Amino acid sequence: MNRMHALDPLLSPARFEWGCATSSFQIEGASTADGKVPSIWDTFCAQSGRILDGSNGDVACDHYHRFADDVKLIADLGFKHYRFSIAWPRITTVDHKANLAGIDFYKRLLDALDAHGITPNATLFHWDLPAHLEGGWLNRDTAYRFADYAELVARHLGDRLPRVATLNEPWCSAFLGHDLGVFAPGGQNRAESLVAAHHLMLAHGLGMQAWRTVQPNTLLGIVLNPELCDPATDRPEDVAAARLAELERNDSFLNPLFGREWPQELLEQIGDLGSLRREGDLAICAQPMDFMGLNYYTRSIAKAQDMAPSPGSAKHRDAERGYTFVPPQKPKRLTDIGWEIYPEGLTRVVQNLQAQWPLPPLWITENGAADNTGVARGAVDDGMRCDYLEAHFEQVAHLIRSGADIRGYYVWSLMDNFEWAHGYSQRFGIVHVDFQTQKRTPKRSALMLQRLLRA
Ligand code: PNW
Repeated sequence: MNRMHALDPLLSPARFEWGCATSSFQIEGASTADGKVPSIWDTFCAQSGRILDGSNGDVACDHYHRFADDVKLIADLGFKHYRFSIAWPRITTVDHKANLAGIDFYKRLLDALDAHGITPNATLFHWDLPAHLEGGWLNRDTAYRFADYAELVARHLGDRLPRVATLNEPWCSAFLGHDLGVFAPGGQNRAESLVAAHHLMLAHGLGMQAWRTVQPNTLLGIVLNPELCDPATDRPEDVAAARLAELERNDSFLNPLFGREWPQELLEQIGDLGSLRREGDLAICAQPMDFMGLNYYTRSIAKAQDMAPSPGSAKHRDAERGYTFVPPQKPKRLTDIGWEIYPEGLTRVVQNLQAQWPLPPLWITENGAADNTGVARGAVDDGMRCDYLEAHFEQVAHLIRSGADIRGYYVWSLMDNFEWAHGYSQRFGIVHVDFQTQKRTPKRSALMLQRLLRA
């Protein structure tokens, strides 16, 4: 299709922020360079069967050594904003001291961005938790360690970071990591995943407080991936399942951000472990926010699951959770990772959130598609991604027109990279990466954005 010749005037780069996004573990490589310690993703990748193609982040896009060229590429494509994350295990040591060599990498990166007039948008935690923190997010202490780390970043880099998000998608860390078991550390325990969710939000609040003691003027917020969960059928059981799925995906994070208690259903699921949530925690979580980042890819379809006879089985666990996600009914349009293309979901999810919580200004901090089209005759013709992006730009313009306060859009991702449990088998980049040679080739989607941003 590729019918878009100009951006909607509401999205003009003069008034609306355009950027591209990456995260540390997915692109940096250099997994042991300059004193970096292992993260839970390094150890997870080393376990057999965890990553689809058996790969890891040891080299990834080798961005640690190629950042200067990558920043030039971002500038050439016409972006004035870049979202990246700082690797916690790169800049603190096992005894919680500053690792100056690791910090220096981010100083060089910020110098390069500055030289090209690109504004940095940093995330403090995009899942690469230092592996030596005992118990990870199941341990309350990790939230306090996060605050120490936030303060350290604020001291060393804070004067150069105008906007900082504490966490990226805590839902993935908590539920993919501790309930569904597909992300590091691979846990499969419903109550524990809710404990992790609580400690992540506590870390967010403590991290905001710690940062502000050092740098009171930084704009601070969090990046969430709220989900639209539609019922598979209109049977009451499925409608209830979809509601439970949304409570987990949305309310478990948004409620604490606004000082509200979790819904009863989640309190029941955490059970006795709920005693780990202490009096006063909610007030810490509810630090005033300057912005919220939303990542949007698709919607989910939820269905009720009858209790299976064998405790511990996948079906039994789905029933305990109260819902199971089912693939979209054919014939829906899917991206190569199998996610439904559902642009209207962006509008619906933002409107759902607006109806329930007093949101601060919003940025779309991730949106994009897995389109695995490769290089042919020197070019990458990722038409599906172009169509996907255009359809979502239209939704953003529509949302702004209907009154939503959305200030910017970041495409995920600048370049193909380590796609977590899928390894390198799924490509989200607008720039192709040949992982043998590390050659970068802008795809048609990158050239489309370049043209739109210049016009
Ligand atoms: C987000 N899910 O991850 C992340 O922020 C990125 O690091 C990632 O590369 C991108 O989206 C594409 O996956 C998600 O299974 C991973 O629902 C998985 C899910 C959601 C978000």
